[in-house]
Amino acid sequence: MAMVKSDKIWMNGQFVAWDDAKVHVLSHVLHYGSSVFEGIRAYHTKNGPAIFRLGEHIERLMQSSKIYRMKVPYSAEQIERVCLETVAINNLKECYIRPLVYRGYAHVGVNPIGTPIDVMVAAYPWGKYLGDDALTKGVAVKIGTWARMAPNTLPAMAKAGGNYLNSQLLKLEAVEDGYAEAIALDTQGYVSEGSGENMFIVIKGEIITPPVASSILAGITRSSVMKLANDMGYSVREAVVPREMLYIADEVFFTGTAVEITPVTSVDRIEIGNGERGPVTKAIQDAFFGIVNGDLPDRYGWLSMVPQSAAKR
Ligand code: PPE
Repeated sequence: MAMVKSDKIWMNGQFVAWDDAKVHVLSHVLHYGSSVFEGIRAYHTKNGPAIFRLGEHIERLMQSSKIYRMKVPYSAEQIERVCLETVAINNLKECYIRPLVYRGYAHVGVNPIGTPIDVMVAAYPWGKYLGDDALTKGVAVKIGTWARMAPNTLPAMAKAGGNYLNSQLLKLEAVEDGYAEAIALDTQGYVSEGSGENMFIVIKGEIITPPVASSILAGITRSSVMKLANDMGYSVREAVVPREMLYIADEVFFTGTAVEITPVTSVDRIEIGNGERGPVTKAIQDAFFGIVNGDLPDRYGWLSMVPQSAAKR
């Protein structure tokens, strides 16, 4: 699964050719996982590409940096502008945007003091995260045997590179065992999140999602879905979810920038509902995609249009 290249990547203040966007092998980040990042999507609309909740993503990037005491040498506004420019300069209609803040090359040794804080932003095409028909057909998942990090080990609210070692263990186990994805429990045994997705369940007409205290990343798609569902008249609650509540739920779905809103049709080979995408999941998908594709009014101000002139700045 080679990635689709674009032309240019922004690194520390300038655009460089895709193939020249390199780091030194003794960069701190490579040895100790010292990075924080974002994943953002830009959608194709009739008025050009629109970036979904850019402000919230860059705000979270700055918060992740703060948690790890990384002083980002650019303001949030500057990084937002770079994201818009990176989409424009690469002439992308729709894409995934990956800003990364990382500890660069100075010395090897755990102590990060004195390492430069490097920043890069790339934008490139990225299709459906869990397969082409995942959004309509749904996916089969298992509960992973690795727990999500305990609250006093690694901070789950930071979207840090190192967190994704745990995600990789979960993902590899799932794929080896023939599932699309794994759901992690927290160290108390309650449902946390997928390797790169938040979880929702629909049960007895209510929509429930695990709280931030269940070692989740506070997802921006998650907060968007909570807002949409609430405004659509559903009862939406954050609540601690025991594993077996997944089995008896009427619907289960994932949310995330990459995964968007993807139905989960079985957990541990136990069919959820009738084993197909449920009506609530479908209604929320329609509301979400209506907004991001520009077919419905952007009534929450979630879209940042990419100005054509951004490429020339
Ligand atoms: N939890 C985790 C662990 C996570 O990585 C993501 C996003 C979410 C929840 C959902 O958050 P949000 O995107 O703000 O709704 N995962 C990103 C990285 C995926 C990857 O494979 O890389 C993403 O979806 O962009």
